[in-house]
Amino acid sequence: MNALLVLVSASLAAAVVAPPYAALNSTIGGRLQAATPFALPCFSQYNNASVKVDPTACAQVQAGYLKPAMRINSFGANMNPQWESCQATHNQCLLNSANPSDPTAMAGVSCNQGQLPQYYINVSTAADVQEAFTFSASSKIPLSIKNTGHDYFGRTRRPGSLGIWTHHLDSLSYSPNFTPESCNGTYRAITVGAGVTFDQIYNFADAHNVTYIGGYAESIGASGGWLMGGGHSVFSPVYGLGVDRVLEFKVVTPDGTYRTANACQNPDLFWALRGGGGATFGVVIESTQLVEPNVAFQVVNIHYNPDAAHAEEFWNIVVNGSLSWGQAGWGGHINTYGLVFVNPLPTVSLANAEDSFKQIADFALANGGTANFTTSPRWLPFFESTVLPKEAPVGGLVVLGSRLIPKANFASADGRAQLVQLMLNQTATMGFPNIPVTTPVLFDYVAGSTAVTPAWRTSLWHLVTTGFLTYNSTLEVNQATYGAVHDMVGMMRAVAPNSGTYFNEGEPYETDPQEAYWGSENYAQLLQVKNKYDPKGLLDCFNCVGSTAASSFPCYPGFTS
Ligand SMILES: Cc1cc2nc3c(=O)[nH]c(=O)nc-3n(C[C@H](O)[C@H](O)[C@H](O)COP(=O)(O)OP(=O)(O)OC[C@H]3O[C@@H](n4cnc5c(N)ncnc54)[C@H](O)[C@@H]3O)c2cc1C
Ligand SMILES: *[C@@H]1O[C@H](CO)[C@@H](O)[C@H](O)[C@H]1NC(C)=O
Ligand SMILES: *[C@@H]1O[C@H](CO)[C@@H](O)[C@H](O)[C@H]1NC(C)=O
Ligand SMILES: *[C@@H]1O[C@H](CO)[C@@H](O)[C@H](O)[C@H]1NC(C)=O
Ligand SMILES: *[C@@H]1O[C@H](CO)[C@@H](O)[C@H](O)[C@H]1NC(C)=O
Ligand SMILES: *[C@@H]1O[C@H](CO)[C@@H](O)[C@H](O)[C@H]1NC(C)=O
Ligand SMILES: *[C@@H]1O[C@H](CO)[C@@H](O)[C@H](O)[C@H]1NC(C)=O
Ligand SMILES: *[C@@H]1O[C@H](CO)[C@@H](O)[C@H](O)[C@H]1NC(C)=O
Ligand SMILES: *[C@@H]1O[C@H](CO)[C@@H](O)[C@H](O)[C@H]1NC(C)=O
Ligand SMILES: CC(=O)N[C@H]1CO[C@H](CO)[C@@H](O)[C@@H]1O
Repeated sequence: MNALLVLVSASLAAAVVAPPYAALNSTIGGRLQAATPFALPCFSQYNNASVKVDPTACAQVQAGYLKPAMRINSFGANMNPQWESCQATHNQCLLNSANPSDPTAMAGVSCNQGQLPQYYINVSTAADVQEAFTFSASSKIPLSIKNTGHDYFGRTRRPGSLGIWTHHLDSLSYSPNFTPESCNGTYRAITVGAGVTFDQIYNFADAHNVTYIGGYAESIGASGGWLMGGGHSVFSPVYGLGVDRVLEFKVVTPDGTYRTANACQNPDLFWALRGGGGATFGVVIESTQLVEPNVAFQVVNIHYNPDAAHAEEFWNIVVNGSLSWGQAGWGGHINTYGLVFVNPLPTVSLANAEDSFKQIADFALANGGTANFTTSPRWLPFFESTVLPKEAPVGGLVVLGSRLIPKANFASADGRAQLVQLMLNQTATMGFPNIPVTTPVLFDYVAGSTAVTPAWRTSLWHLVTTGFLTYNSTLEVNQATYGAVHDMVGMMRAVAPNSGTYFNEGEPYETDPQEAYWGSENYAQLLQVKNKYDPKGLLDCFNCVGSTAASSFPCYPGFTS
């Protein structure tokens, strides 16, 4: 009797797949998948109906809750889990990030779908994406694109959408003499599928004795949001941003055409993909990017105890040193873990490093810190020993806001004094700042070649502020946290009014997104490209080029300030 009921309800559940999805499923050979929340195995209710807890799978989810390697393999997971939730209504399926075993988060609680799409395609070819666009055009069901789920605005999700998951596009190849299709000239380059992550590329590049210029984290995708939004690296001061180094995209545009975009084919689309942002102009299937011959580089690694009594002295030294470090080719990060800078220029020696950073090293040593100067023969060992232990955490509910701080702010005593006050204020109100020093200071930029805000080209710091939510903080508290980040960004804007913001690491409630992320000239051009390649508006995401009203995104919680 019970077995029969189970059978009946199982066949009912299968029959519940709405007609457009059933047709799509047969078109793609039965590979349509139902999307379930990452933490579902820990819950005894799913969308208010009883389900069985799976203790083994739950233990794995709990053990991997704060690890990128676990989250990246689940379509249901984002790196910042508040975006798994429909924050406006608290419809969600979250564990307690401070203690993933905390029973309070699970017992008697229903695991709900949140912002997660109902179904997704685990993309294996461009044809899968073409089917998704055909499906969306005829059914009017919206689409969402997920690669690794790092996006800080949750733009990989839309409730009720069909998900396009690019994570398993994992091809990797190296060519010492790549020629973009229909172009002339050869380049040392790698071609990577849209799902390939930095840790895979760093290992691959090392094996080919070349250096890939990528981000400061293991599991970000190299061809998705990182690349299309700008893509900064600690080597960007010398070698440019990701958008400066990409030679070609293979992309399915919303009309269903599989296109090559490079300097010689679809150059307008190529330009837009170089900074216009992910999920806007099409679904990228692969990209080809420049690599450098293997470079040895100098490393400065300083730890300090930034206590309040020494904070002003600390920031005076850092702000005062920053312009000369940037002009000498140093890139790095200044954050709660310390100060790590690298320099790949052959003209910069270890002795130069010790000399340039002497003041801050002396400060650290005088205050119970450490200072190390080394030469790294290759990127991979540095990445494994120094970056991985300090990479930005995932699995917590992080809210980001940021502003690019121009070189000009560092050039005068008044400007520096103002920045020191901003750092002290930020530390007191939001916690220790996070400063990727990753702007392309020395890179020889061809004006107009990319769509990122021109502020990248004149700035020195990418100054980030951070707020934190918890799995059960109330809507009011969450709105206040988004508001506190918004207010802090407002203070940054007051110090740098004519600058801009990194599209991937801005705040969701940026006052003027078009101006901040692209600048008004780029924006007008981007909108034309958007309308040309996506005239039906099949792709839409929050604060993206051509995005519709905020009311299309009812899960975003809003802010109070
Ligand atoms: C822990 C952490 C560390 C970070 N460190 C850095 C860093 O060092 N440098 C840096 O520049 N940034 C960094 N970022 C920001 C990161 O670059 C962005 O979150 C970026 O959007 C991630 O891209 P993704 O494709 O991996 O992620 P996703 O979240 O999967 O996608 C991001 C956006 O791109 C879209 N998209 C993804 N794939 C495709 C595709 N194939 N075609 C079309 N659209 C697509 C998605 O729809 C979404 O809108 C970091 C973020 C985190 C969480
Ligand atoms: C798609 O079809 C296959 C094969 O018929 C089936 O096993 C699968 O459950 C279907 N997917 C969904 C989401 O119903
Ligand atoms: C589950 O119940 C909550 C609270 O009553 C409701 O908001 C939500 O829509 C329900 N979900 C489903 C899938 O029925
Ligand atoms: C997705 O497809 C790839 C093959 O392209 C396969 O290896 C992987 O197991 C699939 N993952 C899921 C969750 O279906
Ligand atoms: C490539 O080189 C040929 C021969 O020099 C030239 O005619 C052609 O215009 C070049 N094409 C491009 C895209 O530069
Ligand atoms: C790796 O590349 C560097 C720089 O081009 C070169 O000097 C070195 O000989 C190469 N090593 C190997 C093992 O090929
Ligand atoms: C600022 O830095 C310069 C070197 O760039 C140094 O000579 C000077 O003493 C520093 N000033 C302060 C106040 O630290
Ligand atoms: C930070 O700056 C704001 C705005 O100027 C001010 O109201 C606040 O008191 C400052 N806080 C600290 C801790 O400096
Ligand atoms: C959130 O849950 C924790 C236990 O998991 C509890 O201590 C705390 O009081 C809860 N906070 C709110 C706002 O409900
Ligand atoms: C890893 C490493 O080399 N650490 C050294 C850094 O510098 C301090 C002194 O400043 C040494 O004590 C550490 O051993």
